[in-house]
Amino acid sequence: MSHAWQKRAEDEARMRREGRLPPGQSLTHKFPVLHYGPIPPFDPATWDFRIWGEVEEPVRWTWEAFQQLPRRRVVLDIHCVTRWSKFDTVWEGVAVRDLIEHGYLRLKPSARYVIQHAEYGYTTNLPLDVVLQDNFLLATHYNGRPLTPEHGYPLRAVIGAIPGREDLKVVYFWKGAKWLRGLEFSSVDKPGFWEQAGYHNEADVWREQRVAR
Ligand SMILES: Nc1nc2c(c(=O)[nH]1)N[C@H]1C(S)=C(S)[C@@H](COP(=O)(O)O)O[C@H]1N2
Ligand SMILES: [Mo]
Repeated sequence: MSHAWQKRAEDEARMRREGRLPPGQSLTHKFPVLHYGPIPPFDPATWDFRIWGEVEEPVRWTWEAFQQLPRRRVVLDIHCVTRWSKFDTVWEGVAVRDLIEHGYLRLKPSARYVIQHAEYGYTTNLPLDVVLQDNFLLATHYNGRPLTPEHGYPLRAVIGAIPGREDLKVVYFWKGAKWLRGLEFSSVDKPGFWEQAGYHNEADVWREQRVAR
C-alpha cells in the first residue's frame, strides 16, 4: 500500500536526483499560505494596477483593461525561504517583458530595479533583469483557475525555477507579492518588507541567501 508520506519522499528523491531540489529545501505537495497581515478584499470596480517611476509614461489599468494584456503560461518550481519547495506549478498571467515588447510599457534607460507594491503597503524588490526573465510573471491564475484569495487573488507576482533553464536567476518565493497593485521602476534599489526585516536582499535560492548577515 502506498502512503502519502512515501510518495512525498520518493518524489523528493527524484527531484534531488534531477538537480531540482535546492540545498536546505524539502518537497511538499501542499500549498502553504504565508503572509503578514489580513487578506484584502477585491472590488473589480475600484481595483487598478499602476506602473510608475523610471518609465516614459506612467500606466494605470483597470481590472478590465488588465484582461486585455498579452498573456502567457509558465511552469515553475517554487522555493519558499521557510524550506518548502513545490514543483511543476502552473501559472498564467502577464510577463513584464511582453508588456515592453508589445509597446504597453516603455522604460527609461535609468530603470534598474523594480519594486512591487501590494495591498496594505507590502513591498518587495528585484533587479530589472530578473523581472524581465521568463520565470517572473504577474499571475492571475494557478493550475488553470483564478488565484484563491489566500494566494493573492486577483493578482500576484511569482518567481521560480524553470527546469533546464540554468541561465535564469531563481530567488525565494517571498519576492513575489500577493495582492499586487503596482510596479515602481527605480534607478536605485529599495529593499522591501521582508528585506528590511533581515531577509537577504538578493535571495538566490541556489546560494541559500536566506538572511542578511
Ligand atoms: N502582499 C504580500 N505578499 C506576500 C507576502 C506578504 O506578507 N504580503 N509574503 C510573501 C512570502 S514571505 C511568501 S513565502 C509568499 C507565500 O505565498 P503563498 O502564500 O501563496 O504560498 O508570499 C509572499 N508574498
Ligand atoms: Mo516567506
